[in-house]
Amino acid sequence: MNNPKSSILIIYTGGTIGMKTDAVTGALVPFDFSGIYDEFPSLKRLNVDIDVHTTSPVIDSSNVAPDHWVALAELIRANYALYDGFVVLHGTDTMSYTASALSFMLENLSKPVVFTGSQIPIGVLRTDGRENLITAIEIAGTKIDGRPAVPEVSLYFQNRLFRANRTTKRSAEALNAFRSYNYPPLAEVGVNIAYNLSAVLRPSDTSPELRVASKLADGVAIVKLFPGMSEGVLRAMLAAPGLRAVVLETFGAGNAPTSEWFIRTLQEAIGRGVIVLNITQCGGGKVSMALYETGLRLQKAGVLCGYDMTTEAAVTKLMYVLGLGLSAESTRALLRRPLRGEFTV
Ligand code: ASN
Repeated sequence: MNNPKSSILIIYTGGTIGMKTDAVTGALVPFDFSGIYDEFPSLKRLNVDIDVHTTSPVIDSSNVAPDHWVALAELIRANYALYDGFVVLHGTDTMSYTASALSFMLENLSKPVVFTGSQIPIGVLRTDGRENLITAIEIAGTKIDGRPAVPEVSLYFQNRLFRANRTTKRSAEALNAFRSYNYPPLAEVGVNIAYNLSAVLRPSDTSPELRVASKLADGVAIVKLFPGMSEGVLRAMLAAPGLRAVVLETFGAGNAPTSEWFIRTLQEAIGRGVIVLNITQCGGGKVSMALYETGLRLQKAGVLCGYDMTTEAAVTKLMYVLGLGLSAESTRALLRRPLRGEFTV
């Protein structure tokens, strides 16, 4: 027996996917997604009903800010009961940040929210956007045994569906622009869509209703270590007004210099209440602070372990957790455990 039709809301926010070549001038102009069935009549063959919402204004994703994440999360909440799934079309440059942020902000999510975009405009003959769009829609609408196949925030790009908060844009050129170095794909797409169901997060049957955390904290910074970083530079960064948390991008398995000034500068910041979260500069692998003396000293100084989290997940998780307005102890407790599958211990 066929599954009943799914209803999908496409939310178009901007980015390259939304451009097409003007037939007369040859210039890139915005593509009107409300005419999606005229442009892609083959979509009618999918077992889905599609509505389109275009955010105003549509933007290049380099202009995305937390206010946009709040508006997007609120839009999903407002339409949550009306649709079986959501496809968010977004510029690729900051898509992993937005999708990671949404994974934290959409508490108790039990429907698919699939992000996608393209490297080549959708209205250009050789576009990668057409396949990304069509497959993202199909995935958002797929049910297995009457339940959504992937009820989490995911990112689909070039034949792979990833957990969104595990992704990072790794190429400005390649069509397979995204990687999830530390977590397997949730689905691989060839002739068929092969879901890796054991890797998918599932809400419990008793999950409460969707809630949107609409307060995101500012005061988060990224400090990337490099050999030769001076005390003055580190001090200045950690003395930034309003600083509340630092994502410390360390070497290898979470290592940093053992010099006195370095540890002292971090300790002073931590003493002032600044949270320091250690993630690795390497794409693959995780922080393990007990492995070397150089990591152990960080641990003793009060630095938190970020395991195999991406920069995008670390930054947005800090914004989300600090935005909850909890005590210092509860805040640190939430940072120590994965909330949406964003790291593996
Ligand atoms: N600059 C574009 C954006 O992120 C890049 C793209 O979508 N491929 O909005």
